[in-house]
Amino acid sequence: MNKIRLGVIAMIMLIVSCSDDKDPVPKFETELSEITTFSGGGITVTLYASESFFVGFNKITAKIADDNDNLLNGNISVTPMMDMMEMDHSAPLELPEGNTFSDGKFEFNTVFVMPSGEMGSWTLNFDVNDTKIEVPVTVSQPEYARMVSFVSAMDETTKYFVSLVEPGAPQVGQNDMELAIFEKESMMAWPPVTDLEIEMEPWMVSMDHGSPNNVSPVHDSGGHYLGTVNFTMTGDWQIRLVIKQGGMVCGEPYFDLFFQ
Ligand SMILES: [Cu+2]
Repeated sequence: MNKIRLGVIAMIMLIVSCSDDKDPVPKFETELSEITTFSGGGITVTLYASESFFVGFNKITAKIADDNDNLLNGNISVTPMMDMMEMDHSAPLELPEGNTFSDGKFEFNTVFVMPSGEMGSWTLNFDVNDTKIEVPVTVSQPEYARMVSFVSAMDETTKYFVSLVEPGAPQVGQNDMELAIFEKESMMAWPPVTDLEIEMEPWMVSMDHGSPNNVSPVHDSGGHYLGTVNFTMTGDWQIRLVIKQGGMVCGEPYFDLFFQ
């Protein structure tokens, strides 16, 4: 009896160790949808996100593999680029610490500041272990704007880009509120803006009322401002913002949203 049991345990251990040895390559798993895939220079980049790319704050996962689908490691950079007729420009970008990736996985965020179309086309330009690959992507304008831009009323020069990161799926009650704010310093430099004061008021335009118990977003880190927005009913709402710097109003953008 004991000998049989030991034998069974030994067999199980053998099976386990065999299957471990047979599958040394980590599998790439994600809950996200595949948006696009593109190959060049022996590298295949596949991009994943929770929805197709839109004008606003996009969270992107890239799978980096060779042409035989072996996941790669190493050094990486990415630059979003829009090729317009008379000029090229980049966009706000958030990268993880360090310029490395492992097990084929690289996560980053970018704010596409315009839709693809007649005005120009977007690529995500990767440099993977010194191989350059430009991945064409399509960016659409959502029905309700998820990014608004304005020129500062203070200096009439600085252009701010405000993205509504949360709520992504608004509901009746308290919702996490997150804004990401960047400025366009040049065609290539889009740094976060960390020193703004924000007053927020949700407003139901059709019924002309607001709501209690809101917390205006306050800067957390990297140009992300966190607060709470309270919707007392379903329908059409406007999130109205007054954005100030040093006590002076720079702009009063708003987001329209609708939910049932
Ligand atoms: Cu553009």
